[in-house]
Amino acid sequence: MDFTEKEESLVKESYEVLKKDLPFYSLHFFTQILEIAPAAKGMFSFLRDSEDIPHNNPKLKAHALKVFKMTCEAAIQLKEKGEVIVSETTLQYLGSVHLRNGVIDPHFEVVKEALLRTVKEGVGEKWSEEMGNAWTKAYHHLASAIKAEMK
Ligand code: HEM
Ligand code: ISQ
Repeated sequence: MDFTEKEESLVKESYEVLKKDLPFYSLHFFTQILEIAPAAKGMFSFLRDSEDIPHNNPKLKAHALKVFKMTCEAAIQLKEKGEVIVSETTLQYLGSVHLRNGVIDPHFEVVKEALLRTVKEGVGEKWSEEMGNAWTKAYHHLASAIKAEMK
């Protein structure tokens, strides 16, 4: 896996942008997921009983941050080790959470797309195809590990 230093820094620098305004980007991320796949609404406990996407919801913010962070960490690992290693405990936990909530393989494409749109929104003019590809690679490796655990 050839993940370059440049790609790693593109992911890191855009992750820093997302982290700075988590209320905004977590909501944006979520809104994108539902725009692409409205049916995903019923899977999330913090959405099930509400009409709209709750603003400033602590669970939404924390979970979205984790997705951003884990993908960024995957990028760092790809550059340093050429592979993504997630601890077995984390994998088992995430595998079971996603299985239990009815997540299936095609949903991972939806979340990937929503993630890319969120990064794009965040970095504005700094967006590039190279940046998108770097996030895509990192996300792909992380998602594969979770999907494998769900089998
Ligand atoms: C929950 C990460 C993909 C739907 C979570 C949680 C994390 C997470 C950290 C919180 C677990 C907890 O502490 O309770 C990720 C990562 C993904 C990914 C890193 C991909 C690399 C997906 C996909 C879907 C999805 C593709 C489908 C749309 C959910 C749902 C929950 C959840 C429904 C439970 C939320 C709740 O009601 O509390 N995910 N996720 N996730 N995720 Fe994901
Ligand atoms: C959980 N899993 C995937 C994506 C998410 C986005 C926002 C909040 C929680 C999530």
